Parts: sequence; structure tokens; C-alpha cells
Amino acid sequence: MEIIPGPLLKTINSPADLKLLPREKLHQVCDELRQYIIDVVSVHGGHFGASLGVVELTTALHYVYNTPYDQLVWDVGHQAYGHKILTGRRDNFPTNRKYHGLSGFPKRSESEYDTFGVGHSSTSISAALGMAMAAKYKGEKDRQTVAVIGDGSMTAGMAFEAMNHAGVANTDMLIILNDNGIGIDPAVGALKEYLTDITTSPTYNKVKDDVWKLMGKLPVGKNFTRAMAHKVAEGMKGMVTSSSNLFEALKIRYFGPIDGHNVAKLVDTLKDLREIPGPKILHIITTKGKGYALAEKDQTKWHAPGLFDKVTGEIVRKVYDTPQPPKYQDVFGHTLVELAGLNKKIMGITPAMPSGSSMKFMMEKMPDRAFDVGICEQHAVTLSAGLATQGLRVFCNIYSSFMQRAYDQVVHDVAIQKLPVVLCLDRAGLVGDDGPTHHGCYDIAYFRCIPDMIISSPMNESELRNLMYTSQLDTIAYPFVIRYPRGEGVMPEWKTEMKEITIGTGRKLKEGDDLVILSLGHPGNFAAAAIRDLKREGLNPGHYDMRFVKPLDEALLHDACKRYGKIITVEDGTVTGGFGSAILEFMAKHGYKNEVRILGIPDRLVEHGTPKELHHECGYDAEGIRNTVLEMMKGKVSVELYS
Ligand SMILES: Cc1ncc(C[n+]2csc(CCOP(=O)(O)OP(=O)(O)O)c2C)c(N)n1
Repeated sequence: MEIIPGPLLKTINSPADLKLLPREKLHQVCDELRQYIIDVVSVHGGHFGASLGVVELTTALHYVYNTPYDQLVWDVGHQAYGHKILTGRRDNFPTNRKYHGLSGFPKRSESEYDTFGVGHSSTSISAALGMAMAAKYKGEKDRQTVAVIGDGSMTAGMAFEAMNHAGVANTDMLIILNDNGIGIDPAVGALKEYLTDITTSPTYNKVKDDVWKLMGKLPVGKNFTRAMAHKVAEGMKGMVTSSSNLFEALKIRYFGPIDGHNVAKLVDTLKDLREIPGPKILHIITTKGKGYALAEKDQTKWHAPGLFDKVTGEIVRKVYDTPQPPKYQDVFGHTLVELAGLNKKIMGITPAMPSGSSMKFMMEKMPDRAFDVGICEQHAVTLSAGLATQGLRVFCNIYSSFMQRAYDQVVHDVAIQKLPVVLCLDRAGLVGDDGPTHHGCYDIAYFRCIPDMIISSPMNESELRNLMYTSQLDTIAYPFVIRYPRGEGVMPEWKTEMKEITIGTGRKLKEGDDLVILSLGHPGNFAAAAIRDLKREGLNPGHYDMRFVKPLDEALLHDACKRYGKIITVEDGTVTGGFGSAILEFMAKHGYKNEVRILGIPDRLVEHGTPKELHHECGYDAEGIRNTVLEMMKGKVSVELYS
């Protein structure tokens, strides 16, 4: 079904078209933009509330600034749908996040308006500062740079590192703090309280109002030079500067807070700010999900709701006749509560993903033992290390790709000190429609090289429970990684009794002839499906679920290498330095010369699509495994199979 944009939106093929409109028409543009986002996301999926919340800001930014010459950097980028639609991608927008379609995030290769590729949070101020410094160095005095960052993303260390620099870098850049009081889950921390105070404090607002009055009197325009603006701004500084303003204390001029849904006010304010040199921050207040009542009300649910009926607000759910397996994340969440009930030493930490990781179950039941620390992966890991020094058993749950942020903390604070923190990596492997910024490709490779790490991956729900149980035992004296994928497992009856697994032991799932598949984690199920298929074709590969990448089950590997001439390894991680590489290292060390194929994520960027499409593209779905077996077994298979 074709989705028709509103009559005005239909005429906007680039910001140049937007600029032709009189200011009074911007309301209509915003209404139509909002409606188009609702129409498309309801039937094609994607992030929802964040883009609705910045419709007015997006419109005002492209109306006032000379994009793409002026550089606009979106933080995270899940709120940039309006930006995509206004910058020439309106008709393609229904392909958003689909295989070979538009990316769900700004991406440099997709458009010149996407100045910086994003997906992970809190990079915008650093990136924008880099652009502003480059403009200054190149003498591009008229070039403006704007970073748009949410209050959630502002909690990260990176944002503060960048502001610390921006305050003294003497560049013309504007940071827009889009304060909607929520990340995916409700905002946490002292910054949130500070932003609430600043918004409601009468003293602060009085000073601010005086400044705005003065601003209104400024003869901003052609005859008002930047040097003059600088002077006035310096004068104003005294009026606002106060050590009680966090941003001013960092030498970034603070303006606001203003209503981020008043497009006319935004346009006026941005025009004024464009004329004021130096680093500045504009604090705007918005509502996540603005314009779609249900999304305004339950903002966490409507962050990325999946498909829904835009009229009734009913979220589309598949109906099944039989019980379905749960998501791995929920098995993690419920099992953690169960274990914490048995072991008083257990604590839970999540950096801003209580819903996504299902840490929320423990946070609800044991609020003094499970914490959301904001979008702060580095802090989350070192905090866990600190807790572990005191004998506590911490389950620190971080998505595989976000863990990349905290690598040194794992090496320096956890591993070198041999602290038995349990690092649960959700969304390990190809995550699907979020694409390359979110694929959890690298964790096996980047953790495998750290001495003493225990690295495991469950093939199903019961194995996840057993690994979690094992990881919190007093006998475990090293960091323990448990990686599992996004989405459902395979066991509808998942609540199995937990038992200890001996560290570094795999499972022989099936003996076979000539060829063995060594799998790690959930893709073992793809291998099992391939083996069922191959049986019909008269082939009988063996199958071992290795369970641990480190330490490897050497006894099982000796057995595999001696018994089978051909070996296929399967993993949901990069083939460069991953599980397959570990097997090759083992074979080289022991002089085995078996024929080996390594299946996993290839050494190139994998774009977005459904996990199914991507597993297929990468050749490690059931069909890919089956084809690899057939190829390796060519000589062994009867001729008619190939005729
Ligand atoms: C490093 C990193 N950690 C976690 C996430 C997951 N994440 C995506 S959006 C989001 C919340 C962002 O909140 P905010 O910046 O306030 O933007 P809003 O969604 O409220 O517009 C989080 C935690 C991420 N993208 N990057």
C-alpha cells in the first residue's frame, strides 16, 4: 500500500524547498511530517517516539541553517527520521531499516546531509567539535556546526569529555540539548535532577528572561557584525554565568530552556544563536512521542514498538497455536531474579537498558541490588569491578556492540585484577535491522585475547540458565562472559532446573561420519537443522556444541580432529580472530591437518536486514551450513545427488 505524504510535504525534496516556504507554513510542514512518520513506521516498523519528539526542531534546523554546508550532527540518530524525509529521502523512507533499504540511522554513505554516522550514543558533541575545528582551521568562517543530543545521551562520559574541550576550543558550535526526560527507559542520575531544577528554578529563570529580553533588542542582521555580536555576548555572559550552571561552568554559553514544539520560537531562537560566536548550548524541552497520544503516555513501549494499527494503537503480535520460546533476554532477566533470591551476593548493573536487557525484573523486585547507571558502559564495568572487590557477584549486562565502549575497563579494571564479574553480552551476533553499528560481531575476537577470561555462549535457554548459575559460584575466580543473541531461543519450556557446567567443556550432540560441525551458541540450532536436512540426503555429519571459546574443550577437540577428516566451525561472530580461529590455533599447536571451513560473520561490514536475511547472506544459516557440508563432502556423496 502506497503511503501518500501530505500536500506540502510532497513538494519538499530538499531543505531548499523548505526554505521557500513562509514561516507561517512551517506548522503545516510539521503536522504532515509527523503524520508521515506515523503512517510509515506503523506499517514498516522502526524507532518511533524519538523522531516524533523532534519534528519541530528538525524543521526549524533545516529552515534556518544552510545544510549540508552547515553541519548537523544527530546523536544516536534514532530520532533522525524527519531529517531523512526532509533531505531527499521521503519516497524511499518506507524502505527504512529493510534489507538493501535506507539505514535506520544517519549514515555518511547514504546522504551528504548525514554528516556523521551514528547508532551508538553520545558521540555528537565530539564529532561536531571536530567539524567546527576543521572549519576554523580552513578559514570557513561562515560555516556553522550543530550537535543535537538527548538528555539520556548527555549522561555519558564522552559527552562531558567533549564539552570540557568545546568550552575552550573557541569554535562556533551549537549544542542542542533535547530534553524529554527519558532515554529508552526513564532517565536516571543527578544530571536528570539538575535539568529538572534548571527548568523550574525561579531564580535561574529570572536571569534567563533578562537575557532573552536583551537578546530581543539585539540588532541582529546585516549591519550587526560578528565582532559586535561577540562583544554583546561577552557582556551577556556576566548575566548568565554562574557556577550554578553546569554548562556555563564549562564555558559553554547556556540558552533556554525553551519549548521545543514551538516551531516559530525555535526558528527565531536558532536565527539569533547563529549570530552568536563561540560554543553555546540551547536547552529545549520536548515530549517523546509528541502528537501520538499513546506514545506520549507509555514512552518506553513506544520507543520502537514494532508494527501497529495507527488508528487503534494496537501493536501487531503474531498469534501462535503452540507455546513459543521466550526471548533470551527474558530468560536472563527471570533467571537473574531467581539466582539473586538464592545468592545474596548477586547484584545487577545495566547501562540504560533495563527493558532491553530485562534487568528491569530484578530492578523491580530488588531495587537495592540492581541499578540502571545511564548510558555509561565504561562506568558500568568499572562500577561492577568495584563491587566485585568487595566480594559481590555482579551480573553486568551490556549489549555486545555497546561493550566495545568499555574494552579498557574490562582489561584494566576487571581482567588484570582477576575480578569474577559476570559480563552478559545481549544482542551478540547479527542483530538485524539496526545494522552495522549494532551488530555484535567482535566480542569473541576482542575478549578471546585477554588472558584468563572465561567466554561462553549457550545454544538454548536451559544452557543460558546453567551458565548463569555456574558463573556466580564461589569457585569462579575470573571474569565470565556469557554471550547470547537478540530474540527468541528454542525452548518453550525454558524453566529447567539449573546445574553447574564444568568450565571449558562442550557437548557431543551427535556422532557422525567423515565430517563434524563444531558450533558455538545459538547457531548450533542452525547446524542441527542442516543436519536433519542432510540426513534425508544420506549424509551424516557429527555435531559438537563447544559452549566455551575460552578455555576450549581440548579433549573434545582432540576427539573431533582424530575422528573426522573434515571440520566446519559455526559462530555468530566475526570469522577474523573468533571461535573458528581459536580452533585453527588449537589445530596448529597440535599439528592437525584436517580440512576446515569457518562459517560466521565475514570480514566486511554487514548491513541491515532481518536476522534471517543476514544469516543467509553470511552463509551460516541452515542452508549455508548444509551447502558447505555438501561442498566438502562432494567426493563422498552419491553422484545422483548432483545430477
Ligand atoms: C553507547 C550506547 N548505549 C546504549 C544505546 C541504546 N540507546 C539507544 S537510544 C537510547 C536512549 C537515548 O536517550 P536520549 O538521548 O535521551 O534520546 P531520546 O530517545 O530520549 O530522544 C539508548 C540508551 C546506544 N544507542 N548507544
